[in-house]
Amino acid sequence: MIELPKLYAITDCQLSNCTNIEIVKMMLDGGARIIQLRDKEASSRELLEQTRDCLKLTREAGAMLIVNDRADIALTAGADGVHLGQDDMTVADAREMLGEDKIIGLSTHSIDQFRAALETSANYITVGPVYPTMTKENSAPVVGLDLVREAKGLADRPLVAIGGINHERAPEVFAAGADCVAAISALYPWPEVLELTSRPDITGSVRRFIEVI
Ligand code: TZP
Ligand code: MG
Repeated sequence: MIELPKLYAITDCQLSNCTNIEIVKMMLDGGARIIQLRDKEASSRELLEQTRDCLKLTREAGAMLIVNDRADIALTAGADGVHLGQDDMTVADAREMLGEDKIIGLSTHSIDQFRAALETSANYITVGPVYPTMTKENSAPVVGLDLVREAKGLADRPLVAIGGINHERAPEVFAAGADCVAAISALYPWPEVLELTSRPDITGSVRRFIEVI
């Protein structure tokens, strides 16, 4: 069974005006030890190149790099794993492609999806959105802490909570049973702050988040 750090940091170029490489570097400097490369805009070629570049940084830091959605990119770049949504390639197909040693994460948005995820070889399972989120377009309805509690009761592998989690909410999410919290917007400055700064302090937000949790 894999062990996850308490914070699962996710990149978002749109929220930061920075490249994925810059974001990953700042997240590592802030102490993140599992990072998901999430970029819905990049072409396949760009994403592959960026994954390779980010991997140099994460390997040096002893951190894990997970590619969102794309098992093919994870395989070609030699990333540590892939994170799959309900509409992506199945865990079984991704496992066949990546082999036993790679990490596969799976998103779930209901207890039925969570039960089904337990039947797969996913190494960790996320539940969410726990709170309202502006980050994911067309996100599933808010599941609240109740789903975290219910999922914890069934879980036989790391449970990751996602969606609207910041350092203030994280304690109650852990109390509900999450082993790890995944965050996007809480790690980036607010848009009005971003307008005033050329270099957002992602290192600082990641560090503060980790200190609190
Ligand atoms: N999956 C469920 S909610 C979400 C994803 C990718 C977005 C989480 O972003 P934030 O900014 O931490 O709410
Ligand atoms: Mg996805």
